[in-house]
Amino acid sequence: MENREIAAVFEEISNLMKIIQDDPKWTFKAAAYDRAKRSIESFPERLEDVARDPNRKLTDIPGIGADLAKKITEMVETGKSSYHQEQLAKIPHSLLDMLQLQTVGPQKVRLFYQQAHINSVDELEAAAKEGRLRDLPGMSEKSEENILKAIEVYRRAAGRFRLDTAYETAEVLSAWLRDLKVVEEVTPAGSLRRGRETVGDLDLLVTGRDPAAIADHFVKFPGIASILAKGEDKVSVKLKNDLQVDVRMIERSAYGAALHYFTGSKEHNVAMRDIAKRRGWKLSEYGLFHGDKILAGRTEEEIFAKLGLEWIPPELRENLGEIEAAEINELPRLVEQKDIRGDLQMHTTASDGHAGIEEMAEAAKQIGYKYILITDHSKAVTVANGLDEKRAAEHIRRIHAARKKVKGIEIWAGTEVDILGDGKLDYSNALLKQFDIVLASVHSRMTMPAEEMTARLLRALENPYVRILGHPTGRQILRRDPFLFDLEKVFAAARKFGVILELNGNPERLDLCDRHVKLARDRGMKIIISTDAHDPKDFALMRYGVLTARRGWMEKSGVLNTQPPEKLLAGLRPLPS
Ligand code: DGT
Ligand code: CA
Ligand code: CA
Ligand code: ZN
Repeated sequence: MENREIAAVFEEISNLMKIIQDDPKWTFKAAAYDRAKRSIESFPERLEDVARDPNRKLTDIPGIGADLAKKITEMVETGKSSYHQEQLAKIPHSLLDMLQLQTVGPQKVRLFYQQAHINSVDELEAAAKEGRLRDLPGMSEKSEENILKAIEVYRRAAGRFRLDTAYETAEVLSAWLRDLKVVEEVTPAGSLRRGRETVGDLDLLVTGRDPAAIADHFVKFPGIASILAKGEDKVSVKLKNDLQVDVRMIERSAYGAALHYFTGSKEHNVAMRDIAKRRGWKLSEYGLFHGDKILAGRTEEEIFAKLGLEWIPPELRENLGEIEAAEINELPRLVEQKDIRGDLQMHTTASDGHAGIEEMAEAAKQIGYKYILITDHSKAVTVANGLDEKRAAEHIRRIHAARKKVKGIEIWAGTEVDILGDGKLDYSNALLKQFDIVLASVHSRMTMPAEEMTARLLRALENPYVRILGHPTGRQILRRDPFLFDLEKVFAAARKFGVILELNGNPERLDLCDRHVKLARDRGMKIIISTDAHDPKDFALMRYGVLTARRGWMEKSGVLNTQPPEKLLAGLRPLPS
C-alpha cells in the first residue's frame, strides 16, 4: 500500500467522524487523523517499508501514536482498516461524494443528511433547485446557488484526473513494466505527454520482445481493479483509483508513428494527416506511407522531417497554429524546467507550511536554485494561520536571520498578502514596504459579480507595492471554476503597472491556465512560475507549472524566474521611492 492510499483512508476516517459525531471525543480524534494524514503525505519513505522493518517503529513518525500505528500495520498486511470499514457502514456511502463539492465540508454533509434527509449529490441538487436548503441553519438562497454551481463543476470533472495523479501513476506503472527484462522502453503518450491539466485515461506505449509476456506481467500490477480487455498488442485495465490505463505493445520499426498517433491530440492528428494527403501520402499509427512503401515511422523526428516540418513539442499539439508555425520554422523555443532559477511562492510553518525558512532554503539550494521568496499568508486567511502585523514583522526578521545561516542562495522576504473584498490589501503600506517582494492574491468572496471582482483586482493592482498577482483566476482544477472578472482589463492593468502574473504551478491550480499564458505571451507580458510549496518536496511540482507554460507557448525569455537574481529584481515593478 502506498502512503497516499493510507493517508486517504485516514482522511476519510476523519471526515466520517465529523459527519457521524457518535464518538464523544470525535473532535479530538478527527484532528489526530488529520494531523496523521498530513504527516504521512510529507513522509519521505514508504510506510509499508517502515512497518515491515523489525528495527523501525511507525510511532517514531510525527503524529503517529500506538493506535494509528496499529491501523497502518493492519492496512499494510490486509489492504484495509477494519475500523474504517465499521465507520463506513454507519452511513450511506453516497454521502461522501458530497465532500467532492466545493464549499461542502463534513459539517454541511451532516447538516444535509440529518436535517433534510439528503443522501447523495443528486438529492442535494434536487433540494437546492426546489429551494429546500435555504432555511437550514447557516444556509441562504446564495448558498443554494453556489451548491448548484459546485455540482456542475463536479459533473464536468467526472471521469477526469488531475495531471499529477496521472503523472505519478504513470511513473509507478512504468517502473513496474521496466522490472520485466524483455521490456525496452515505456513512454506515456496521450494527454499526459501533452501536459494537459487533466487526463481522461493513461496511454502507455511499450517496446520489447515478447508482447504476450509483457501483457501477462502488466496485469499482475497490484493496483489493478479490473481488466477491461487483453489482446495481443493491447491491454486495458481500470486501476483501484478508477483511472483507466491503455497499454500498447509497439513494434520498434513503427515506434515513432505510434508515439505520434497516440500522443494526439486528435485535432492535431487530423491536421497532420491532411498534410500527408496533400502530398499523396498516408499517415497512420503504423507509419507514413506512399502506397505500400513506408517513408518514415521509426522516430517522430523523421516523420515530421519528411512532411517538411520542424519537430513539434507534444505540449503544442492541439492544432492551435503549431503546424503552420512548424512549416515556416517559427515554433517557439519553449521554456524548460532546467531554465528555472528560483521559486517565488512558498509557505513555511509560520502560516500553513510544513517546514521552516532554513529548511526550505536548503532544499531549494539542493536543486540548484539561486533565490526563493518566502510568501506566508496575511491575517485575513485565518484558515491558513495567516500572520498579523506583529508576527509578519517578526517573520521578516527571521527571514533576514536565515540569510546569515544559509549561504549561496538569496532568501527574499515576501508575503502572499490577501486582496480583501473591496480590493484593499490585508496589510498597511507601512508594513508592505518592509518586504522585498509582495505577491497579492484573492482567497475569499470568490462568487461576487464580475464587475465587482474586476474593480477589486484593479484596485489591488494599483497599490504600488504589489509586484506579483498570485493565482490570478482563483480556479481549482476539477473543483472550482475561475471567478468571474474581466480578464482583458486586469491583464491590461497588470501590464500598465508592471505587475507580473503568476503561473501557480501547483497541480491543484495551474493558474494561469495554458490559454491565459498564451494570452499573456501574445501581449508580450512576462510571467513567473511558482509552486506554492508548503513542503520542500513540493518544489518538484515545478514540472507541472513548466508544462502549462509550454502549453501556453512560453519561451524562457517570457518567464522572469529563469533570470539570475539581479535581472529578476530589475524586471519587477519598480518600488515607490
Ligand atoms: P484524454 O485521455 O481524454 O485525456 O485525452 P487523450 O488525448 O489522451 O485521448 P485518448 O486517450 O482518447 O487517445 C489518445 C490519442 O489517440 C489521442 O490524443 C489521439 C489518438 N486518437 C484517439 N482517437 C482518435 C481518432 O479518432 N482519430 C485520430 N486521428 N486520433 C485519435
Ligand atoms: Ca488518454
Ligand atoms: Ca486512451
Ligand atoms: Zn494563495
